[in-house]
Amino acid sequence: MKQHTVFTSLLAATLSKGAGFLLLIDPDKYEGKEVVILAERAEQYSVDAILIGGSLMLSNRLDKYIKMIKEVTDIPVIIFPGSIMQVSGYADALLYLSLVSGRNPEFLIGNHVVAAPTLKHLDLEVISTAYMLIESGRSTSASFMTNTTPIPRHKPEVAAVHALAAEYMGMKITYLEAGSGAELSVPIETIQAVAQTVDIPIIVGGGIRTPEDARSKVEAGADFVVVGNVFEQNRDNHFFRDMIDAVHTNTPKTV
Ligand code: 1GP
Repeated sequence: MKQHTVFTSLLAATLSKGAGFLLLIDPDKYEGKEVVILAERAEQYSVDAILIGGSLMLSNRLDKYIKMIKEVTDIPVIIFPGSIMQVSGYADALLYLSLVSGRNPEFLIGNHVVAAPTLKHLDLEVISTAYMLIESGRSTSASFMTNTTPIPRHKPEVAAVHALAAEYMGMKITYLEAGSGAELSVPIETIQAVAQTVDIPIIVGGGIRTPEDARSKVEAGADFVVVGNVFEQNRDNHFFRDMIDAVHTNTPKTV
């Protein structure tokens, strides 16, 4: 079995920086040159890992974009698969998402069985992840595509017991997901309840648009914050830096 070098480096980043910043790149949303610029910025401002993937993947650019990213940075590239089609041997690792908030067996175990032999062949680091959709206002692509119902926003204890069950099942990390471009990000109460209940690290993402919101997720107990959508709309360098600095609570502001 492949060593967990990426996972270990992520944990080290949370210890030294307070929390880790994960930049999400959806290949459908960027042209090639834009991906290179983003990866260079990620390097400049100490992004801890680049997640790549999307819920639809209308384009066929996954391999190409990963290779382009890896030409300009050593930041780990982790596949965040929106479907079983999103696998690439050029990445460093893959979030092996089990959609534990849902009751659709294909997304709990079915797709995993289909993908497992390919992952072994590619020698990718596989990070077992308890993926939980949290209600976020309007319905999301993730909820629609997986035919699952998100956990209600006003039921933090429901999220907490799902995370606990996943921890007992041996999953390495949990991901609280509001959905890309979500109207409302994951509630503070949900993050706090999960953080008080489990010892595994917590990723929070979906609909985070300001440094203040990103910081509030860390203060509530998030170990990692994922941001993608807002950078497609706001490509300002200082905004990018401020988002990352807000998550790196232990390190001085980047200049
Ligand atoms: C989506 O959690 C990620 O899967 C990031 O969400 O694109 O809204 O930042 P945004």
